Amino acid sequence: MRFDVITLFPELVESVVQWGIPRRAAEAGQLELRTWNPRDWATGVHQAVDDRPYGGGPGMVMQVPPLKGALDAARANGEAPLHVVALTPQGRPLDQARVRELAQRSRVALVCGRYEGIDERFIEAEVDEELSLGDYVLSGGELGAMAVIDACARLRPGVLGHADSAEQDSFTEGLLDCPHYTRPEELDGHRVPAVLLGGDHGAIRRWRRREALGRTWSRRPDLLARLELAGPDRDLLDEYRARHPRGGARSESDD
Ligand code: 9D3
Repeated sequence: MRFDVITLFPELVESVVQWGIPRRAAEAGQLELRTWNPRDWATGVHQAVDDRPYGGGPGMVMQVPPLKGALDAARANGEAPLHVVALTPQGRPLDQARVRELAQRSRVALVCGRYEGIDERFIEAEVDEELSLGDYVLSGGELGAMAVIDACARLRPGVLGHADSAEQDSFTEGLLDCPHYTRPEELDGHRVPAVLLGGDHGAIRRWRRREALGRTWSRRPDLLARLELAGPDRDLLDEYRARHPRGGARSESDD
């Protein structure tokens, strides 16, 4: 798939394909990245891409013409129609379901906001959807664009090995992962859970499932609430709860 990223910091965004799995995806021809800098479509002596907000107030707003120039250049470079995503604090928080949908497209444009935000008329005229990384303040959309690219790269065919195949990812199932251990067997008196050393693969599978369910219950009740647990999963979670008194989500009504 091809990403066209509209950004004032092209080198920052390009670094996502210089390392690790996104780099492998790019080398395998499963990922192509182009960047387009609105500065190159700015006019005037100062090449400004931002201006003061109508109505007053702090900060600056990204102007439409440089953004439109960059996006039109991206659109003119290539065949397939562009699905245009803007990374903004007002967007829907990115999740694996959105990633799965985006990863099936052949071309996606990612528009990165900076300053206080983007002139709303650009969003209305050009943007198909807004995405955010979550409810905290970043300096711009670039890290969001890089997150989208990284997460999509992992889902492209042939990019991941069998071992950490995308299907095995417990997030795909809506659960947190179980704990992991490697050598040595003991560290300052902290031992690896005995079941993992025993070679009973049925018992290991059940333990991992119980831990995944239990940790999701205790740390991310919002994720668990979306699931319809089957009977065996309910039993495993009951076992976990019995072993972890008061380990779950606390609410004000508990106090
Ligand atoms: C008045 C409040 N503003 C500044 C504190 C709002 C604001 C404007 C622009 C906050 C952040 C930004 C820049 N951030 C992004 O462009 C952004 C972002 C984010 O801040 N959090 C989570 N996801 C994203 S995606 C793009």
